Amino acid sequence: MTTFEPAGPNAERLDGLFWMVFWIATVVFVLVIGAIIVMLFVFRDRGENDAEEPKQTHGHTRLEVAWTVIPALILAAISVPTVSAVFELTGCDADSMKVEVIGHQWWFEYHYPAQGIDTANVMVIPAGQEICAVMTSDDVLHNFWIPALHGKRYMVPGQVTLLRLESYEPGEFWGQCAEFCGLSHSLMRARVLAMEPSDFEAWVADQQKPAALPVEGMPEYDGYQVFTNKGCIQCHTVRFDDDSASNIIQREDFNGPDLTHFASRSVFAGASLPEEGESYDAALKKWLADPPNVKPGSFMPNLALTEQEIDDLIVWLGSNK
Ligand code: HEC
Ligand SMILES: [Cu+2]
Repeated sequence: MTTFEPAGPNAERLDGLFWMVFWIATVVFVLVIGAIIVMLFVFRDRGENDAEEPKQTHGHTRLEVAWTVIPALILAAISVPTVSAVFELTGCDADSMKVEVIGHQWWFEYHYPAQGIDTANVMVIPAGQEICAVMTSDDVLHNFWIPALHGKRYMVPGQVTLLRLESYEPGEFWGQCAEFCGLSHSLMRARVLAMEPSDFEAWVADQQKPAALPVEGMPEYDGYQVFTNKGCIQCHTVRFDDDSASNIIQREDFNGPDLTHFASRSVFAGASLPEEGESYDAALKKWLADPPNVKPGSFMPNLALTEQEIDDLIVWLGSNK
Protein backbone atom coordinates (compact mmCIF):
# COMPACT_ATOMS: atom_id res chain seq x y z
CA MET A 1 0.00 0.00 0.00
CA THR A 2 1.35 3.37 -1.00
CA THR A 3 -0.08 6.85 -1.45
CA PHE A 4 2.41 7.49 -4.25
CA GLU A 5 0.53 5.45 -6.84
CA PRO A 6 -2.83 7.20 -7.05
CA ALA A 7 -5.36 5.29 -9.16
CA GLY A 8 -8.18 7.81 -9.18
CA PRO A 9 -8.87 11.55 -9.21
CA ASN A 10 -9.23 12.00 -5.44
CA ALA A 11 -5.96 10.29 -4.56
CA GLU A 12 -4.26 12.07 -7.46
CA ARG A 13 -5.35 15.43 -6.10
CA LEU A 14 -3.85 14.59 -2.70
CA ASP A 15 -0.67 13.30 -4.28
CA GLY A 16 -0.37 16.55 -6.26
CA LEU A 17 -0.65 18.58 -3.04
CA PHE A 18 2.03 16.47 -1.43
CA TRP A 19 4.51 17.03 -4.25
CA MET A 20 3.75 20.76 -4.45
CA VAL A 21 4.50 21.21 -0.73
CA PHE A 22 7.47 18.87 -0.98
CA TRP A 23 9.15 20.91 -3.73
CA ILE A 24 8.43 24.26 -2.08
CA ALA A 25 9.85 22.89 1.18
CA THR A 26 12.88 21.57 -0.70
CA VAL A 27 13.62 24.99 -2.20
CA VAL A 28 13.26 26.65 1.23
CA PHE A 29 15.49 24.00 2.79
CA VAL A 30 18.23 24.43 0.20
CA LEU A 31 18.13 28.25 0.47
CA VAL A 32 18.20 28.29 4.29
CA ILE A 33 20.83 25.61 4.74
CA GLY A 34 22.84 27.06 1.85
CA ALA A 35 22.78 30.51 3.50
CA ILE A 36 23.90 29.02 6.82
CA ILE A 37 26.80 27.20 5.17
CA VAL A 38 27.86 30.38 3.29
CA MET A 39 27.72 32.42 6.51
CA LEU A 40 29.64 29.81 8.48
CA PHE A 41 32.37 30.09 5.92
CA VAL A 42 32.38 33.84 5.26
CA PHE A 43 32.09 34.89 8.92
CA ARG A 44 34.28 32.20 10.42
CA ASP A 45 36.81 33.10 13.11
CA ARG A 46 40.04 33.89 11.23
CA GLY A 47 42.23 34.16 14.35
CA GLU A 48 43.39 37.10 16.46
CA ASN A 49 44.59 39.32 13.61
CA ASP A 50 41.12 40.25 12.41
CA ALA A 51 39.23 40.00 15.68
CA GLU A 52 37.10 42.97 14.70
CA GLU A 53 33.44 42.20 15.34
CA PRO A 54 31.34 41.92 12.13
CA LYS A 55 28.49 44.34 11.60
CA GLN A 56 25.52 43.35 13.82
CA THR A 57 22.05 43.10 12.35
CA HIS A 58 20.02 42.76 15.56
CA GLY A 59 16.94 44.97 15.41
CA HIS A 60 17.18 45.38 11.62
CA THR A 61 13.55 46.19 10.95
CA ARG A 62 13.56 45.70 7.18
CA LEU A 63 15.24 42.28 7.44
CA GLU A 64 12.89 41.13 10.17
CA VAL A 65 9.82 42.25 8.24
CA ALA A 66 11.18 40.42 5.17
CA TRP A 67 11.72 37.08 6.91
CA THR A 68 8.30 37.29 8.50
CA VAL A 69 6.41 38.33 5.38
CA ILE A 70 8.08 35.89 2.95
CA PRO A 71 7.15 32.71 4.91
CA ALA A 72 3.66 34.11 5.50
CA LEU A 73 3.25 34.62 1.74
CA ILE A 74 4.53 31.09 1.02
CA LEU A 75 2.05 29.62 3.53
CA ALA A 76 -0.76 31.73 2.10
CA ALA A 77 0.09 30.53 -1.41
CA ILE A 78 0.14 26.87 -0.29
CA SER A 79 -3.19 27.31 1.50
CA VAL A 80 -5.05 28.23 -1.69
CA PRO A 81 -4.85 24.83 -3.46
CA THR A 82 -4.88 22.99 -0.11
CA VAL A 83 -8.04 24.54 1.26
CA SER A 84 -9.83 24.31 -2.08
CA ALA A 85 -8.90 20.59 -2.30
CA VAL A 86 -10.22 20.03 1.22
CA PHE A 87 -13.56 21.55 0.21
CA GLU A 88 -13.74 19.75 -3.13
CA LEU A 89 -12.81 16.35 -1.70
CA THR A 90 -15.19 16.58 1.27
CA GLY A 91 -18.61 15.07 0.81
CA CYS A 92 -19.96 13.50 -2.36
CA ASP A 93 -21.69 14.64 -5.53
CA ALA A 94 -25.45 14.19 -5.30
CA ASP A 95 -25.58 11.74 -8.21
CA SER A 96 -22.76 9.46 -7.02
CA MET A 97 -23.48 5.80 -6.30
CA LYS A 98 -23.89 5.16 -2.58
CA VAL A 99 -22.23 2.29 -0.76
CA GLU A 100 -22.75 2.14 2.98
CA VAL A 101 -19.56 1.05 4.71
CA ILE A 102 -19.88 -0.17 8.28
CA GLY A 103 -16.85 -0.78 10.46
CA HIS A 104 -16.93 -3.78 12.80
CA GLN A 105 -14.24 -5.21 15.05
CA TRP A 106 -12.47 -6.36 12.78
CA TRP A 107 -13.95 -6.30 9.32
CA PHE A 108 -15.72 -3.94 6.91
CA GLU A 109 -19.30 -4.50 5.82
CA TYR A 110 -20.59 -3.05 2.53
CA HIS A 111 -24.25 -2.43 1.90
CA TYR A 112 -25.50 -1.22 -1.49
CA PRO A 113 -28.85 0.43 -0.72
CA ALA A 114 -30.00 0.94 -4.34
CA GLN A 115 -29.05 -2.61 -5.34
CA GLY A 116 -30.07 -4.34 -2.10
CA ILE A 117 -26.70 -6.07 -1.70
CA ASP A 118 -24.92 -6.89 1.53
CA THR A 119 -21.30 -8.04 1.38
CA ALA A 120 -18.05 -7.85 3.33
CA ASN A 121 -14.30 -7.39 2.97
CA VAL A 122 -14.28 -6.77 -0.78
CA MET A 123 -15.91 -3.55 -1.95
CA VAL A 124 -16.81 -3.91 -5.60
CA ILE A 125 -17.21 -0.70 -7.60
CA PRO A 126 -17.55 0.29 -11.25
CA ALA A 127 -14.43 2.02 -12.61
CA GLY A 128 -14.62 5.59 -13.87
CA GLN A 129 -17.52 6.53 -11.65
CA GLU A 130 -17.70 8.38 -8.37
CA ILE A 131 -18.72 6.20 -5.46
CA CYS A 132 -19.87 7.72 -2.21
CA ALA A 133 -18.88 5.66 0.82
CA VAL A 134 -21.48 6.51 3.47
CA MET A 135 -19.66 5.36 6.57
CA THR A 136 -20.36 4.58 10.17
CA SER A 137 -19.18 2.17 12.85
CA ASP A 138 -20.97 -0.57 14.72
CA ASP A 139 -18.72 -0.45 17.78
CA VAL A 140 -15.58 1.67 18.21
CA LEU A 141 -13.74 4.23 16.08
CA HIS A 142 -12.42 2.81 12.82
CA ASN A 143 -10.86 4.55 9.86
CA PHE A 144 -11.37 3.55 6.23
CA TRP A 145 -8.28 3.95 4.10
CA ILE A 146 -7.72 2.87 0.50
CA PRO A 147 -4.45 4.70 -0.28
CA ALA A 148 -4.73 4.37 -4.07
CA LEU A 149 -8.19 5.94 -4.11
CA HIS A 150 -8.35 8.56 -1.34
CA GLY A 151 -7.03 9.61 2.06
CA LYS A 152 -8.24 8.30 5.40
CA ARG A 153 -11.57 9.08 6.99
CA TYR A 154 -12.96 8.17 10.40
CA MET A 155 -15.90 5.85 10.94
CA VAL A 156 -17.66 7.06 14.05
CA PRO A 157 -20.31 5.14 16.01
CA GLY A 158 -23.62 6.99 15.79
CA GLN A 159 -22.40 9.38 13.10
CA VAL A 160 -22.15 9.32 9.33
CA THR A 161 -19.01 10.37 7.48
CA LEU A 162 -18.61 10.48 3.71
CA LEU A 163 -15.69 9.49 1.52
CA ARG A 164 -15.66 9.84 -2.25
CA LEU A 165 -13.87 7.04 -4.07
CA GLU A 166 -13.14 6.68 -7.74
CA SER A 167 -10.84 4.50 -9.76
CA TYR A 168 -9.83 5.44 -13.32
CA GLU A 169 -9.37 1.85 -14.41
CA PRO A 170 -10.47 -1.61 -13.34
CA GLY A 171 -8.11 -2.96 -10.70
CA GLU A 172 -7.65 -4.24 -7.19
CA PHE A 173 -6.67 -1.94 -4.35
CA TRP A 174 -5.68 -2.79 -0.80
CA GLY A 175 -6.80 -0.89 2.23
CA GLN A 176 -6.49 -0.99 5.97
CA CYS A 177 -8.31 0.24 9.03
CA ALA A 178 -6.21 3.23 10.03
CA GLU A 179 -7.39 3.79 13.58
CA PHE A 180 -6.33 1.50 16.42
CA CYS A 181 -9.55 -0.34 17.21
CA GLY A 182 -8.56 -3.23 19.47
CA LEU A 183 -6.64 -6.47 19.46
CA SER A 184 -6.95 -7.40 15.79
CA HIS A 185 -6.77 -3.88 14.36
CA SER A 186 -3.81 -4.81 12.18
CA LEU A 187 -5.86 -7.64 10.65
CA MET A 188 -8.74 -5.34 9.74
CA ARG A 189 -8.00 -4.96 6.07
CA ALA A 190 -10.00 -4.03 3.04
CA ARG A 191 -9.93 -4.63 -0.65
CA VAL A 192 -11.58 -2.58 -3.38
CA LEU A 193 -12.24 -4.30 -6.67
CA ALA A 194 -12.96 -1.85 -9.51
CA MET A 195 -14.62 -3.42 -12.54
CA GLU A 196 -15.69 -2.35 -16.02
CA PRO A 197 -19.23 -0.98 -15.61
CA SER A 198 -20.70 -3.91 -17.57
CA ASP A 199 -18.89 -6.43 -15.34
CA PHE A 200 -20.13 -4.52 -12.33
CA GLU A 201 -23.72 -4.84 -13.55
CA ALA A 202 -23.21 -8.58 -13.92
CA TRP A 203 -21.74 -8.76 -10.41
CA VAL A 204 -24.76 -6.88 -9.03
CA ALA A 205 -27.21 -9.21 -10.78
CA ASP A 206 -25.33 -12.18 -9.36
CA GLN A 207 -25.17 -10.86 -5.81
CA GLN A 208 -28.89 -10.12 -5.84
CA LYS A 209 -29.65 -13.81 -6.36
CA PRO A 210 -30.31 -15.88 -3.26
CA ALA A 211 -28.22 -18.93 -2.39
CA ALA A 212 -29.49 -22.35 -3.41
CA LEU A 213 -30.96 -24.24 -0.46
CA PRO A 214 -29.21 -27.64 -0.41
CA VAL A 215 -31.45 -30.67 -0.35
CA GLU A 216 -30.62 -34.14 0.89
CA GLY A 217 -28.26 -36.04 -1.39
CA MET A 218 -26.41 -32.94 -2.61
CA PRO A 219 -22.70 -32.65 -1.66
CA GLU A 220 -23.43 -29.32 0.07
CA TYR A 221 -26.15 -30.74 2.25
CA ASP A 222 -23.99 -31.90 5.16
CA GLY A 223 -22.22 -28.57 5.42
CA TYR A 224 -25.54 -26.75 5.38
CA GLN A 225 -26.69 -28.99 8.23
CA VAL A 226 -23.61 -28.04 10.26
CA PHE A 227 -24.37 -24.38 9.55
CA THR A 228 -27.93 -24.63 10.89
CA ASN A 229 -27.08 -26.92 13.83
CA LYS A 230 -23.92 -25.30 15.19
CA GLY A 231 -25.31 -21.88 15.93
CA CYS A 232 -23.72 -20.15 12.94
CA ILE A 233 -27.12 -18.60 12.13
CA GLN A 234 -26.96 -16.71 15.41
CA CYS A 235 -24.52 -14.37 13.76
CA HIS A 236 -24.51 -15.00 10.00
CA THR A 237 -27.15 -14.15 7.43
CA VAL A 238 -27.80 -16.33 4.41
CA ARG A 239 -30.62 -15.55 1.97
CA PHE A 240 -31.86 -18.82 0.45
CA ASP A 241 -34.00 -19.30 -2.62
CA ASP A 242 -36.45 -20.93 -0.23
CA ASP A 243 -37.51 -17.97 1.94
CA SER A 244 -38.58 -20.13 4.86
CA ALA A 245 -34.95 -21.16 5.41
CA SER A 246 -33.46 -17.65 5.12
CA ASN A 247 -32.38 -15.88 8.24
CA ILE A 248 -32.09 -12.13 8.35
CA ILE A 249 -29.98 -11.08 11.31
CA GLN A 250 -31.12 -7.91 13.02
CA ARG A 251 -29.03 -8.20 16.16
CA GLU A 252 -26.70 -5.34 16.78
CA ASP A 253 -24.29 -7.02 19.15
CA PHE A 254 -23.03 -10.08 17.35
CA ASN A 255 -23.53 -9.89 13.63
CA GLY A 256 -21.00 -11.41 11.29
CA PRO A 257 -20.47 -11.14 7.52
CA ASP A 258 -23.33 -12.10 5.20
CA LEU A 259 -22.45 -15.54 3.79
CA THR A 260 -24.97 -15.67 0.91
CA HIS A 261 -22.18 -15.07 -1.62
CA PHE A 262 -19.21 -15.91 0.57
CA ALA A 263 -17.35 -17.81 -2.18
CA SER A 264 -17.55 -14.87 -4.59
CA ARG A 265 -15.03 -13.05 -2.37
CA SER A 266 -11.35 -13.79 -2.78
CA VAL A 267 -10.53 -12.86 0.83
CA PHE A 268 -12.24 -13.23 4.19
CA ALA A 269 -11.86 -12.54 7.91
CA GLY A 270 -11.37 -8.82 7.40
CA ALA A 271 -9.47 -9.47 4.14
CA SER A 272 -6.67 -10.91 6.29
CA LEU A 273 -7.02 -14.44 4.89
CA PRO A 274 -5.72 -16.24 2.95
CA GLU A 275 -2.26 -15.06 3.91
CA GLU A 276 0.37 -14.70 1.22
CA GLY A 277 1.34 -18.09 -0.16
CA GLU A 278 -1.45 -19.88 1.69
CA SER A 279 -4.17 -21.77 -0.18
CA TYR A 280 -7.75 -20.56 0.17
CA ASP A 281 -9.04 -23.86 1.57
CA ALA A 282 -6.19 -24.19 4.07
CA ALA A 283 -6.93 -20.68 5.31
CA LEU A 284 -10.64 -21.39 5.62
CA LYS A 285 -9.92 -24.59 7.50
CA LYS A 286 -7.65 -22.75 9.91
CA TRP A 287 -10.29 -20.05 10.38
CA LEU A 288 -13.23 -22.38 11.07
CA ALA A 289 -11.15 -24.51 13.45
CA ASP A 290 -10.30 -21.65 15.79
CA PRO A 291 -11.05 -18.06 14.75
CA PRO A 292 -9.64 -16.30 17.85
CA ASN A 293 -6.37 -18.14 17.30
CA VAL A 294 -6.12 -16.60 13.82
CA LYS A 295 -7.51 -13.20 14.79
CA PRO A 296 -6.93 -12.44 18.47
CA GLY A 297 -10.14 -11.36 20.18
CA SER A 298 -12.30 -12.37 17.21
CA PHE A 299 -16.02 -12.20 17.90
CA MET A 300 -16.46 -15.48 16.07
CA PRO A 301 -15.85 -18.04 18.81
CA ASN A 302 -14.13 -21.40 18.55
CA LEU A 303 -17.15 -23.65 17.98
CA ALA A 304 -15.20 -26.88 18.54
CA LEU A 305 -16.05 -28.21 15.09
CA THR A 306 -14.77 -31.64 14.10
CA GLU A 307 -12.50 -32.08 11.11
CA GLN A 308 -15.43 -33.65 9.21
CA GLU A 309 -17.73 -30.74 10.03
CA ILE A 310 -15.13 -28.27 8.82
CA ASP A 311 -14.65 -30.15 5.54
CA ASP A 312 -18.42 -30.27 5.03
CA LEU A 313 -18.73 -26.57 5.76
CA ILE A 314 -16.01 -25.78 3.22
CA VAL A 315 -17.95 -27.66 0.54
CA TRP A 316 -21.17 -25.80 1.36
CA LEU A 317 -19.50 -22.40 1.74
CA GLY A 318 -17.73 -22.95 -1.58
CA SER A 319 -21.11 -23.36 -3.32
CA ASN A 320 -22.25 -19.90 -2.18
CA LYS A 321 -20.71 -18.12 -5.15
C1 HEC B 1 -21.00 -15.32 17.86
C2 HEC B 1 -21.14 -14.97 16.46
C3 HEC B 1 -20.66 -15.95 15.41
C4 HEC B 1 -20.95 -17.29 15.30
C5 HEC B 1 -21.78 -18.17 16.22
C6 HEC B 1 -20.30 -17.72 14.08
N1 HEC B 1 -19.63 -16.69 13.49
FE1 HEC B 1 -18.62 -16.73 11.75
N2 HEC B 1 -18.06 -14.82 12.00
C7 HEC B 1 -18.46 -14.02 13.04
C8 HEC B 1 -17.77 -12.76 12.93
C9 HEC B 1 -17.93 -11.56 13.88
C10 HEC B 1 -16.95 -12.87 11.80
C11 HEC B 1 -15.96 -11.80 11.28
C12 HEC B 1 -14.70 -11.97 12.07
C13 HEC B 1 -13.55 -11.11 11.62
O1 HEC B 1 -13.28 -11.00 10.41
O2 HEC B 1 -12.90 -10.56 12.50
C14 HEC B 1 -17.16 -14.15 11.24
C15 HEC B 1 -16.55 -14.62 10.07
C16 HEC B 1 -16.88 -15.81 9.45
C17 HEC B 1 -16.43 -16.20 8.14
C18 HEC B 1 -15.59 -15.35 7.22
C19 HEC B 1 -16.56 -14.48 6.45
C20 HEC B 1 -15.94 -13.37 5.68
O3 HEC B 1 -16.41 -13.08 4.58
O4 HEC B 1 -15.00 -12.76 6.19
C21 HEC B 1 -16.96 -17.44 7.89
C22 HEC B 1 -16.78 -18.26 6.64
C23 HEC B 1 -17.72 -17.81 9.04
N3 HEC B 1 -17.66 -16.79 9.97
C24 HEC B 1 -18.40 -18.98 9.15
C25 HEC B 1 -19.06 -19.40 10.31
C26 HEC B 1 -19.61 -20.70 10.51
C27 HEC B 1 -19.60 -21.81 9.49
C28 HEC B 1 -20.13 -20.71 11.77
C29 HEC B 1 -20.77 -21.88 12.49
C30 HEC B 1 -19.98 -23.07 12.59
C31 HEC B 1 -19.93 -19.41 12.33
N4 HEC B 1 -19.26 -18.64 11.43
C32 HEC B 1 -20.35 -19.01 13.59
C33 HEC B 1 -19.34 -14.31 14.02
C34 HEC B 1 -19.84 -15.58 14.27
CU1 LIG C 1 -10.75 -0.80 12.80
